[in-house]
Amino acid sequence: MTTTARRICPLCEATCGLVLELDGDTIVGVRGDDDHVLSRGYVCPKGAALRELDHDPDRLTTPRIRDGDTWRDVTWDEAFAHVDAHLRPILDTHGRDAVALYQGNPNVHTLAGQLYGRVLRQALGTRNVATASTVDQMPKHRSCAELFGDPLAIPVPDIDRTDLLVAFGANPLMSNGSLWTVPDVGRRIRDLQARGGQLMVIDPRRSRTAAKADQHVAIRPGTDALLLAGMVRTLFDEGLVDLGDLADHVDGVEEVDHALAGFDADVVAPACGVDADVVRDLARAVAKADRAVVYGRIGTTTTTVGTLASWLVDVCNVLTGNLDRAGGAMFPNPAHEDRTGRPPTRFGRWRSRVSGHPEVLGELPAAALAEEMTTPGEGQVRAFVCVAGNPVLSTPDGGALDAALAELDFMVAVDPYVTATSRRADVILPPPASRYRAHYDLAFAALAIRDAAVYTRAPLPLPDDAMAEEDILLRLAAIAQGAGPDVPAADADDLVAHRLASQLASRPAARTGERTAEDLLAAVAPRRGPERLLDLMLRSGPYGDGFGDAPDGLSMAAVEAAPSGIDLGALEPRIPDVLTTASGRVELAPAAIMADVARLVALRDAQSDGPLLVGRRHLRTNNSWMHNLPHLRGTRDLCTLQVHPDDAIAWGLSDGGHALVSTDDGAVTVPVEVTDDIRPGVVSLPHGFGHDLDGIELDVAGDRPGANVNLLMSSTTLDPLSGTAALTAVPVSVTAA
Ligand SMILES: Nc1nc2c(c(=O)[nH]1)N[C@H]1C(S)=C(S)[C@@H](COP(=O)(O)OP(=O)(O)OC[C@H]3O[C@@H](n4cnc5c(=O)[nH]c(N)nc54)[C@H](O)[C@@H]3O)O[C@H]1N2
Ligand SMILES: Nc1nc2c(c(=O)[nH]1)N[C@H]1C(S)=C(S)[C@@H](COP(=O)(O)OP(=O)(O)OC[C@H]3O[C@@H](n4cnc5c(=O)[nH]c(N)nc54)[C@H](O)[C@@H]3O)O[C@H]1N2
Ligand code: SF4
Ligand SMILES: [Mo]
Repeated sequence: MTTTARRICPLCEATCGLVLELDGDTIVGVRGDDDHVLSRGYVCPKGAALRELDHDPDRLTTPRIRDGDTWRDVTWDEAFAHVDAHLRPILDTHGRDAVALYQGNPNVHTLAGQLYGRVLRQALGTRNVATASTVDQMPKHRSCAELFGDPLAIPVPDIDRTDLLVAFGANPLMSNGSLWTVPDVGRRIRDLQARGGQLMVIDPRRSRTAAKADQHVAIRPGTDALLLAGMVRTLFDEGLVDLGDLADHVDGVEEVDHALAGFDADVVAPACGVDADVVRDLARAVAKADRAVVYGRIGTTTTTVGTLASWLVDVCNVLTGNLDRAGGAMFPNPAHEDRTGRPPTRFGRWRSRVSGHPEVLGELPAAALAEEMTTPGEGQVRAFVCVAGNPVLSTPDGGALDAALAELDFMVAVDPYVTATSRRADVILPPPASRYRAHYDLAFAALAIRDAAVYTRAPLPLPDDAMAEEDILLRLAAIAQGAGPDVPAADADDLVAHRLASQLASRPAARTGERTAEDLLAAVAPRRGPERLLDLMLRSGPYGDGFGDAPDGLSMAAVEAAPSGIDLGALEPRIPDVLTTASGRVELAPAAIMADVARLVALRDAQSDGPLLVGRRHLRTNNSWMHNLPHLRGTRDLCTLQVHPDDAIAWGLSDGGHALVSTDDGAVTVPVEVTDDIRPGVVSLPHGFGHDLDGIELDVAGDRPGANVNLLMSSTTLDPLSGTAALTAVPVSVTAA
């Protein structure tokens, strides 16, 4: 007999609701949840592949220890004893910084990663922490921290009420949205156009989203910041600046005008490879639309000027009065946390040992991991803990990192697969599959187009031989703190809950009344684990029940009773409450960014010819994983070099033939796909491939492994304000192979 269970899809930022059909322990079907408050029944091929993912025969279910060149399956106790025996001496002898931690993308898609990732980080106490943020969105955190005070105050396009969406370097019809939780985005775009609104897309490729757009601007890669600066210039010069209701809340407008003096549309247009009129018309369109929003994603952040581009996106929104109003760029108000009144963020509190990169949000650049491992001296990294990450395939100069991992004294991976990265581990600790896990999206509730609270229980109880990922992280944390391998996860969890309750009891914005930490813990008893933390957060949050003070408010009990989610309404203006800058105002011209504008001048004047490499994503991929599912990956080769027909002729390439793509850092040979969807002079390769290294255990992915584009990327070409690697607009040479 089959049963059904609702489960939030953990595979991308859209956070769709799924209905799993279960036969005993087996998922036999997956469909979209028609009642889900955000996704309304939408499901993409990846979500539908959750069945294949959960039941993938290559998934590990038992911890393993390396024995020379082979692996040995062990019990959980043996695995943690092994970690303790090897990690502790390194910490004791060489200090905290001798252990590096990398936290990959799926950490924001699990309750364990969101609620306990920080616990492990604090327990390790190392400065050598990197996450996928510095190969992704860190520039947006930096610019929002500068503009609004809070790195998590990221405004999102209010797509359902806008008249004009201008998207830079984003392909939501493939990615399903990013830094923007917008499930069912295709229908929302169609609805926008049906009500007379427009979509404009700035992308060197005619992406799936660009193909649906009312206007597509095929920009030269890496120059979005210049184009945006030209738009801002136009706003000033044509008298189109109109802050509307924001006027009383913004400082620095004149400074921005002054700083961008040299960026006339005529000046930037040649560098961007577009007509000056296109730049001016974009600015006019944004200014003149009743409600418009400018949005930038991966093509704008993963460049040497990622923070400047991210800042300029919001400068356009502010100057046209479109920030914080319906149909513009709005701040979600997530139910789990009221962040008002926090101190402004500080940056550069410490620097990396080898290259002196400043810390950003407590992190150092992922690109600098390898040099910290291979450069001898005091503070050299000797051990590595990698949680839900595959940096050999996802970070620049992945080959150098791979070589560095091989030389480490010790490595632990928390990962369900033996990947390009985890194959280097001494111990692999596999988390359970999705059907055994509860879910709530903390990160994405703060980026969603409507406020909503959605929790789904674990569809099935955890098998006896499996360990919850939060317990894996808690036991690692206990080891890191010197408490040994045998501390029960439940004891460590009590400490975590107590710490959170204490913080909430003393945080003015938390709805806790006069209650003490003990009162709060008593109120959420007998819950444990993630649900206890979540109950504390939801009840003290902006929509919370205040532990009884507002009985109709949110609590775990309320979200448990509504597995398709609780809609908390359309986004509402949040300025000035959302602002945590020192001035309490939007600081449009922050000092760090003003100082960085000089590099934009250099970019404007640097004319490179020769091909530039950009990335892309396909609906059927998920960064470096999920390539191992036969039905999902399909029969087409997804790791191809897209080349314009004119370039193919000039470079002697043919469709289906092979090209050698090289940089100073490395070379890959890849199949060629000739297409006029790409701007001449630009080539595109997706990331996350290269599953052919010795020791990887991905049977399906391995027979069509693709090439690791990050072998071409430089680990030293970064956006200095965010430590984010330049993964697009990379100069390459291309020849027939
Ligand atoms: N050249 C280039 N490089 C890029 C990008 C690009 O555009 N171009 N994009 C970058 C971006 S945006 C990102 S986010 C990064 C991603 O880079 P990473 O975060 O390093 O890697 P992922 O490919 O997401 O790999 C996630 C790993 O987590 C494992 N995993 C899956 N589910 C779970 C789970 O529940 N628990 C645990 N513990 N592990 C799990 C998977 O098996 C996989 O090994 O890649 C970046 N790299
Ligand atoms: N199916 C699928 N969905 C995913 C992922 C996945 O791997 N597969 N990964 C998830 C993750 S971790 C993230 S961060 C998001 C990313 O979400 P998006 O940012 O929407 O990602 P992409 O689909 O890579 O779209 C980026 C677009 O930018 C263009 N581009 C490249 N360089 C430039 C440039 O210099 N300027 C401009 N204007 N455009 C440029 C590319 O051609 C591409 O079309 O996607 C998430 N969703
Ligand atoms: S769009 Fe994202 S969240 Fe929705 S089903 Fe697909 S992978 Fe899952
Ligand atoms: Mo990402």
